[in-house]
Amino acid sequence: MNDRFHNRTGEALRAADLAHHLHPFTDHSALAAEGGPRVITHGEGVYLWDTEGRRILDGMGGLWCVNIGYGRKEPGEVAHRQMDKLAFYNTFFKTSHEPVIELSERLAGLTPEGINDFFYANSGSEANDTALRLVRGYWAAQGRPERQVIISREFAYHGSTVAGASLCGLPSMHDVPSLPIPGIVHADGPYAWHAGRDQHDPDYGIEAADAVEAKILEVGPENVAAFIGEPVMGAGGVITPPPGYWARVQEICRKHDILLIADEVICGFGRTGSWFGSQTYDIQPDIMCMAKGMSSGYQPISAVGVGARVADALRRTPGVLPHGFTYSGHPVAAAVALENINIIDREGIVEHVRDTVGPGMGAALGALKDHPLVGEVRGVGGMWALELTADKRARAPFDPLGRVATQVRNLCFERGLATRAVREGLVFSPPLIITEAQIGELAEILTGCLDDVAATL
Ligand code: PXG
Repeated sequence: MNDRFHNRTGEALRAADLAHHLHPFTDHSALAAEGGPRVITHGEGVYLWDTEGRRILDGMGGLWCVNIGYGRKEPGEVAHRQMDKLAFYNTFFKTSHEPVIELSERLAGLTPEGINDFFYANSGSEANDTALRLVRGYWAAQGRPERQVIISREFAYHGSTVAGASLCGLPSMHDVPSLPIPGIVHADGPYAWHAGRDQHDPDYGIEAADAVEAKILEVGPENVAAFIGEPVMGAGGVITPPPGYWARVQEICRKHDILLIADEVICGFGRTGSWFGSQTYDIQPDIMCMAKGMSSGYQPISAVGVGARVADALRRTPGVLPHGFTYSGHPVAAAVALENINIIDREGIVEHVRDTVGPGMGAALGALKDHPLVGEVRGVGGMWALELTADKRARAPFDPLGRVATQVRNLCFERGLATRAVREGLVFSPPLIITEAQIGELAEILTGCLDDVAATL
């Protein structure tokens, strides 16, 4: 634990935060009205503590990222050694260093066959911006510069940079001038609950995939560079693909010769019970974006895995690739990511998700499906959602949308469980080291909160 900040009370920290800190995705007037943020001081395993000494089970794994849990010593030790040896050098202009070389080799061994080259950045948003530039550059280099359009989906989340936000299929992300940027269009997302369909219905899987083709035909396949999709949509509300969806989407991409970008920022590094969501859903992407669980949040780092088709074209094309970030492949972040991957591997965390966390969360949350507030339970591995509803048959949300989910979410926080409200749903993405007993604790707090909120309605 870092003692440097320990002489300040929660109240003093909140006041200073309110005075000087602008937060992402935050209503600052509401934050001020509530007296400032909850200040988190430390973490251990799946738990966090705040300045009031309250313990919180982190049902969100930081923000879908702390896969190995809090308080691990090895990443810090590795970072310290790397900072002593080489704190920074760039990877521009024909230079490299040991951590980024080793990380690249390691990733090539873990990613689906055919993904063997890696370009580095610092966030998921930057990874997706990079993917967009790579696929557009690829088509231009093939003498097909008209192939520029990227097909994304409603309910997708791909980041917060100008391109990342444009790729998002969430209306709130476009609620600013000049977004989305041109050349990005959105097909319907495979959201069974919203479409009034059964999430396990294979017919819906095919129909939902055909919506992607409909959008491709609307734009003209000859104008399309790539399709981008999260194997499981995360921030949009843990929207799991219906059966057959990905097989059909891939068939469509192949038919129209469209590159497939898998946004693995949440799904990567064990979250779905395989190293990558692409492996869980048998996707063979041309490009793969990863971040979050790549370092379990111990350092900011992201990467774009590039398949042979695009990588070979890049290698064949003379001239400089005019893209990169000062900290692309930062040696300390790369060393920490490598250590994180070693921990996931050594401790069998992917298998733990597949064999214990997935079935355990499925059973614990599945037991809530007859709760009067719960319309649907869905998820895979370590990512789950409860869809709340005012009327199960009509699948009606509450009015205004999100009112009840937010109430349950706030009560959960008060009772020591961090979760996120998405529209009228609650999402969960705990550290992947969560035990069966801790899943039980999560479900017990959640059930109590659902019961108590239901009693007030
Ligand atoms: N792709 C996916 C699939 C993501 O989930 C990004 C890209 C962007 O990554 P960066 O590192 O630039 O944030 C994300 C990020 C939420 C929430 O409220 C989710 C994300 C980010 C912020 C909030 O659930 N996911």
